[in-house]
Amino acid sequence: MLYKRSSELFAAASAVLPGGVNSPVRAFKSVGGTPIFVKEAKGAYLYDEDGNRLLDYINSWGPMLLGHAHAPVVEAVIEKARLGTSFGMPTALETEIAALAISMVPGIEKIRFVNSGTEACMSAIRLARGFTNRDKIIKFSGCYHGHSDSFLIQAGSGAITFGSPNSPGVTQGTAKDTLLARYNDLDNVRSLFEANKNEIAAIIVEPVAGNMGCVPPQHGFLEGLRALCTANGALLIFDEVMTGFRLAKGGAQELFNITADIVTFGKVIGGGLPVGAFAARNEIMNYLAPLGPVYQAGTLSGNPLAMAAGLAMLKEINTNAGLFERLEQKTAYLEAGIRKELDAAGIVYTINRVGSMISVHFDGSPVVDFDTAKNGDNDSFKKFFHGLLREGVYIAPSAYETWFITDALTYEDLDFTIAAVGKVAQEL
Ligand code: HOZ
Repeated sequence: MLYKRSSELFAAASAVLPGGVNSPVRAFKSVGGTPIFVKEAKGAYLYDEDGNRLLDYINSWGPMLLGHAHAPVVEAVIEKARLGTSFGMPTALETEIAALAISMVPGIEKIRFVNSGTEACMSAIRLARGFTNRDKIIKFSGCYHGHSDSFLIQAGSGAITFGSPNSPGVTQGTAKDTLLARYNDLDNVRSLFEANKNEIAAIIVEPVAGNMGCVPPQHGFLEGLRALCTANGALLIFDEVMTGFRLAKGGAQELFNITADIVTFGKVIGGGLPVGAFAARNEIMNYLAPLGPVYQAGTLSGNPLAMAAGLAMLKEINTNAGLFERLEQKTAYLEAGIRKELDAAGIVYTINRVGSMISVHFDGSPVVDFDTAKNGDNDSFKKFFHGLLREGVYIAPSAYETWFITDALTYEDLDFTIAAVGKVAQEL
């Protein structure tokens, strides 16, 4: 495949955008080469500026659960755009999507829409702090909750990909209120509660971690977090930016049958437009301005185009019979195929998967937390990435990201991908 036009576009972009991109992980720095510039996408495929067609396993980092340019979503946006693109005033649409989201997700009674997952998580911890009148939060190493200051401490995703899990610019004052724990280690969390009695406002966790590759919660981990929060008067925040409306209609809460106190959303809830949200029971949400003292606002929050896309997406998910079973079956089929090919080539690897989130780690030991995720062999990952790209399969350009499977993938597409893995595995 040729990337002449992408290279030219990247050179032009690099003159006016830092690193040529608007989000670091897009820049290909950890895998080398030139980022691919997308022209359009449809269903399971990306079409780049050089005329190449790629099977897409990133799907905009999660939102395109039903495939790119999904007709009901596109039509809803076009129809709304004709009526005006932003008002900074309430619309009936916001109530409609709120009511639908609340009906799909366990344990939430009110929802506030924002513009990104970063904003949702940032606002959720402010609300938790205001509600509990406590300052400290617990986050897990390798989890990523967007790029606001409190979370850029041992952060996963692009932050670890580019070697700055603790970003300069985050003040000591902010960092001291973020306590770090090891994912899947309840004793570690317990000892933080003991050492910080009545000071911890909340635990924030990705119920299935997706920013150090995919790392599933071990049996009892989420239940243990729930119990520790309840026992210590802290709130449990599930960051469901990736898992929300993806692992089940009700997200990880439904899948694992655990009710968090606050849930954050992004990605799927916007159907590919910039939407985030946070939600909780009334007692907590009524603490938010204008009802309560915790301030949070936004000119573009609840934007009509974004709400139209999100509503069309949620309606589809809500009425699409067998969607989550199909996603599970397709991803399980892909996992089995990849395992077969990597085994045949004698590659040492670990595959983690929950539903339609999956990642391949080039290390033979179980990947259960940030330290074990970091053991992966990045040279093998680079070869794997570029090999798949050559074969027409696009995975995230970082070993610390999850693949997101779309229902638009056919079994033919999956067989094509498995065959590509087979070819590439011979070269690792
Ligand atoms: N893992 C990130 C989203 N949760 C990747 C997207 C980005 O940083 O651009």
